[in-house]
Amino acid sequence: MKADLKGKKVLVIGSGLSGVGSVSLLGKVGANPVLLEENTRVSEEDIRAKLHEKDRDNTEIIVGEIRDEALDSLSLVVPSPAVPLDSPTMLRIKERNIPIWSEIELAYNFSKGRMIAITGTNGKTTTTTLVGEIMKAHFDSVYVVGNIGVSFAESALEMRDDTVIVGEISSFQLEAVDNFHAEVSAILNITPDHLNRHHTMECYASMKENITVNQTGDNTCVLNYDNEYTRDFGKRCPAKVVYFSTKEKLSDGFFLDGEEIIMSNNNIRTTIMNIHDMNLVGLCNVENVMAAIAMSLAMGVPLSTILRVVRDFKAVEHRIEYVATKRGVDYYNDSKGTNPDAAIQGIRAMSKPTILIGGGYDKGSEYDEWIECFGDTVKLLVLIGQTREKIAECAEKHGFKNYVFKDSFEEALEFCTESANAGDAVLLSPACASWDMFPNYETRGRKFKEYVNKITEA
Ligand code: UMA
Repeated sequence: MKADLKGKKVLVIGSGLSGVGSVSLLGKVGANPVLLEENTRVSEEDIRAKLHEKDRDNTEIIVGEIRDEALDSLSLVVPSPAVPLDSPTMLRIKERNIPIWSEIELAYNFSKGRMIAITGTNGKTTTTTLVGEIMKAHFDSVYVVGNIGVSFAESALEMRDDTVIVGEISSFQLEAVDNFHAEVSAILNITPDHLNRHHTMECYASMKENITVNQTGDNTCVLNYDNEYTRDFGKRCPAKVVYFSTKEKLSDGFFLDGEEIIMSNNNIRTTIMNIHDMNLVGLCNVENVMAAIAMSLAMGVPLSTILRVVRDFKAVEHRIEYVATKRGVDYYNDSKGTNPDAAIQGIRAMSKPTILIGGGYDKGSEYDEWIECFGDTVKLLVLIGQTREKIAECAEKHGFKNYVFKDSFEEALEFCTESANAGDAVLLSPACASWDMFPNYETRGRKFKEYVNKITEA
C-alpha cells in the first residue's frame, strides 16, 4: 500500500464502472467518498442502486453541480476517465490545488504485485486479452483490468505480492498519474484519435507516453518501430526498449520475415512462429502478437508456454470478428473500429469485395486515409449516424461515389443483405464511436451479430 486515505474526504466524479469501483475501494480503506454525477438525468436512487451494498449508506451522492464549500473540504479527486481534465468542474478543482488521481492511479496505490500496462490507439484490447491469457498460463494470480471494461479499483485490494496485473490503459486514464509504475509497458501505436478531448496530436501522444511514468532502465517498454510516434519515443523512453516491426528487419527486436515472426538479438535471429499458426487475421494482429510475445518474455514466461497460448487464441469480440457466412456472404463485426486507423486495419484484413458500414458519433476525426485505403476492396459504403455527411463529403473528395445514407442501423443492415452477392463480405467497421446511436460499441456489435445470425439461407 502506497497511500493512506483514512478519514479523508475523496470526490469521485462519474457513476460509471470506474466510479463504482473507486467508491468501493475508498470505502474499504476508510476514506469518506463523495460521488458526483454531473448528468442530471440520472437520479440519486439509481446511482445508489449501482453502488455495492456496503457503500450505499456511507457514500454522499451529489447529482448536478457541486458547491464551492463541498470542494473546499476535499483531500483528493478521482475523476472517471470520461471526465476531461479541462471540464468546468475540473478547472474549479485545479484552482484549489486539490490532488487529482485517475482511477488507475488510485487503484495502483492500493494494489500489490507486478504491473503490465498496455496502451496504443488500436490493438489494446486484443493484446491485453492475449497477454492476460499467457500470464494465466504461467502465474497463479492474474488480474486483467482497465479500459477493457473492468475497473482496476474494484479488485486492487485483493491482489497479492505474487499477482500479475495486466492493464489495458487509455490515454484518458493516463492524464492524472503519479506513482503508477509498470514493470513492463507497451505503446502499440499512436495515430489520431480522441482529438476533441486532447486537442492536439502532441498532447495525445504525450498522454500515451505517460505509460512509462516512473519506469527505469530495469523495466521494459515494447514499442512499434513502424509507427513514427512510437519509434521516436524509443529514443527518449526511460525503460529498456524492445521494438517490433512488420516492415523492417530489425537487428534487435521482433519482426516479420515473409510469413515468419523472427526474434533478433544483436542480429542473431530465431524463428518464433509462422503467422498461419495464429487464429487471427490481419497484419495488425501480427503486430499485437509480436508485442504480446515481447512483453511475456520480459515477464519471464517461457517461450513454449507463450506460443501454446498464442496458437489457441481466438479474435476478441468486436475486433475483426468473423460472425457467419450467410447466402455465401461473409459477415465481420469490427464494431471496435471506432476511429479511422482502427477501421483501416479492418479493411486491410478483408480479402473479398466488401460492403462497409461506416459512420457514427463525431469525435473530430479526419477520414481521408480511411477512404484512401478502400482501393479495390470496398465496393459499397453504407453510411449511418452523425458523421455520415462529413464522411460522404470526404469520399466525394477522393472520388469514391458509391455510398448511400441509411437512417437507422437496422435499415443499413437490411440494405447490406439485399445488396451483397455470394463471394462478398459485409464489414461493420464504422471508423467512429457509437455514442450517437448506442450506449457503447459492444451494443452496436452485438446488434450486428444478432441480425446476421437471424439471416435465413433462403
Ligand atoms: N460524467 C460526469 N462529468 C463529466 C463527464 C462524465 O459526471 O464531465 C459522468 C457521466 O455522466 C457518466 C460517468 O461520468 O455517468 C462516466 O461513465 P462511463 O460509463 O462513461 O465511464 P466509466 O465507467 O467511468 O468507464 C471508464 C471507461 N470509459 C471511458 O473512458 C469513456 C471505460 O472505457 C473503461 O472500460 C472503464 O472506465 C473501466 O476502466 C471505455 C471507453 O470507451 C471502453 N474507452 C475509450 C476508448 O477505448 O476509446 C477511452
